[in-house]
Amino acid sequence: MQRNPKILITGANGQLGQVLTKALRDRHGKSSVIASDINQTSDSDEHYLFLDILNTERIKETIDDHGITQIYHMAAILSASGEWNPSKTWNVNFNALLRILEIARDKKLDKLFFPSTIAVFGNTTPRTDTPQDVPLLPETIYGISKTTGELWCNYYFNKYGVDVRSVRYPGIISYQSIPSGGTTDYAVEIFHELLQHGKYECFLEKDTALPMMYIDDAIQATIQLMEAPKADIQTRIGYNLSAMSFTPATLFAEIQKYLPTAQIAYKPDFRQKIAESWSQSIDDSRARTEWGWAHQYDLERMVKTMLDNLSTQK
Ligand code: AKB
Repeated sequence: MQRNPKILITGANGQLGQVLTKALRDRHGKSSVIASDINQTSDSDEHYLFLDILNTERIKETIDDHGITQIYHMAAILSASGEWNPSKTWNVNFNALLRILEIARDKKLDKLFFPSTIAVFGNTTPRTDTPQDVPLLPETIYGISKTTGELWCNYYFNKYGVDVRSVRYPGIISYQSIPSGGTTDYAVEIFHELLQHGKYECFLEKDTALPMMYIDDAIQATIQLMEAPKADIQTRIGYNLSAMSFTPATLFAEIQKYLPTAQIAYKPDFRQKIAESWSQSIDDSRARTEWGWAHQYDLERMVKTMLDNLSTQK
């Protein structure tokens, strides 16, 4: 029988971690969800821990002290920042996962969540409607660490029965925080810059299509996957996940409906090459069939929701 969940979140101060922590606390109660990060939180939170994910002993102590039964391992260095320090990125993104998989096995945790990404795709991957099972030859160290991580998750499930579940997140769009270090970050920055300054300089070319998802859908997918019956989860690498796909020009045109005087300029930097190695759109039919994934937000709804939330924050 499944125990009442007692959850540890790593990387809880990140773009997804912050919103996931709140969603899981709303669901299970604050004391059932321990948030942790290597960066201190600005809130006073008695259920928050400073935790270095490479400190194996401290993670084990945390699990014992709090009776942890599930880990959502969200801590990671993203695609653009990863390129500045590949060996650190490998250590944080991959070596930490390996330790956590071993801890999950040793402590007999009920479940483990591993966030993967569209960065696992590369130049050998079909770029449109990318299927679930495709050749993966990622260009970035972030993509390499996540691809290898997916394979190790699959291995730990098959060999040791660790119930590890994973999705390949597209770019995530949220109003709660400004992400940093990713290639898809432009799709959040643009809202802040256009609302505050009326103009935005985009680091990708206007016609670079990428798969994207509104934060509420990403959180819904994560929790739905983790709560799905074990028998439904036939895929132990990251599930493809999709909601919308757009270019900077399409996103700008949609925002301009609300902010008609807004202006944009395009000045692509090194992130353009990363974006071009990723998929433009994703076939996520496996997730939809196996555990009932369905997105709620398209481009129009996402843009309206972002502008509504950010305008009331100002
Ligand atoms: C990034 O841009 O690095 C991330 C991702 C797509 O995983 N947002």
